[in-house]
Amino acid sequence: MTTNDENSDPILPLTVYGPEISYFTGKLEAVIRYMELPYQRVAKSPTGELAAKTGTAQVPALQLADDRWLTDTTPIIDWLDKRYPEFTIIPKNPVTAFFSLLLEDYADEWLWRPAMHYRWDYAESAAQQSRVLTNELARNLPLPNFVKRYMIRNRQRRYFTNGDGVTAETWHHVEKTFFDTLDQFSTILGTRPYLLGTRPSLADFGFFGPMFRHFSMDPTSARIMRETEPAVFEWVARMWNARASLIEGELLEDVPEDWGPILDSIGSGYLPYLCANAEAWKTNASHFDVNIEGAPYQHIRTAPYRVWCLEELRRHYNELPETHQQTVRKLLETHGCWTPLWQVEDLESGVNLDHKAPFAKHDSNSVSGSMTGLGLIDAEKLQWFPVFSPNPKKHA
Ligand SMILES: N[C@@H](CCC(=O)N[C@@H](CS)C(=O)NCC(=O)O)C(=O)O
Repeated sequence: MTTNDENSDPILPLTVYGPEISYFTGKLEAVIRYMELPYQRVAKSPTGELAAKTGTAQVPALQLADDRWLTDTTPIIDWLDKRYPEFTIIPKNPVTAFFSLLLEDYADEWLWRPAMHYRWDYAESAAQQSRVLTNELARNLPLPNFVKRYMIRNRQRRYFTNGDGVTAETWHHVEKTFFDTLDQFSTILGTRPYLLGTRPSLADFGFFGPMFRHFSMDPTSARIMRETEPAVFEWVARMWNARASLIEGELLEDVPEDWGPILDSIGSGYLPYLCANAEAWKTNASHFDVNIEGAPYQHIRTAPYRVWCLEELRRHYNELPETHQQTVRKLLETHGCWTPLWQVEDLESGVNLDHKAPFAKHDSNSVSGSMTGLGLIDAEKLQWFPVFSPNPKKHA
């Protein structure tokens, strides 16, 4: 009998709540499938019943068979990795583990904007995916389908694209991030099937979030992926079909050199953004402007969760033994990541995820861990279908 046997393991089967096309739901499902844990996915929106259970208006929410609730894929994956060590995906070498976490964080937080952009700013993607969301989450809402789809598109653009820095001035930069990622990936996949060798690891699952449920499924980005870098398209399918018990081989011990271009992008794009976000948070600003690699992002929403992300990167670094710290520092310096990692002083996100399951239900004084920064109260007020607003504020 193995530990993932429903009869012997009190947390199985698992229930994953989230819509079919959700970035983070797909990421978590891939890990659960790889670990061969029985589960079912139930389509639910992040608000209402789920938010009441987890304290945070976000999906996926994970319900264990013993009725504990977990939310946020990063601590969930860490927790599953410790609970099922035979299926571990986090590298054992602390240096490689640190950089894997950094890549996961980058894929979670910085590829989010291009993923939302390709989905909601291109008519064919927006039409298709608003139909999927309407069918899954809003079937019973007594409104004509075209109105529901319009409201979804409008809401997503308002929060995640034109309301979050995607303008005529940044459009090219947002798309370049996707093109660069495809390019960086195909170089790596030219020499091995996964980012860190012959088995998938944390970094693969991190990138799987945007790559699977967004870039490979949304018509415009999927066409680009298929036509320009089919090896990445193939990796997406390989990841979805990966099962730990069927894969031979070990993870690479050290950080491979071909991760270098991704680390360069983290140093020049993601970390400067995290710094600007953290500075804005310190001054209680709800929005901020920042120039990233020459692209003028304006009126981006401040996200306390991403202050926490920066705190977490520092925490992981500080917890490394000194010899490993030196190796990590050298590599971070080589790729322009060291200075922005420490630039902002006195970080205090207020996000309270202590990595102990169940890491749902934040205490009422703490900030919601919702990455969107909308928070539980706001999201509840807005509901998934907010007040009709055909005229989102433009910040061109
Ligand atoms: N850091 C969270 C992010 C979860 C997240 O933001 N999920 C999105 C859907 S993919 C969401 O719930 N968005 C809420 C909304 O759109 O209001 C995680 O890793 O689970």
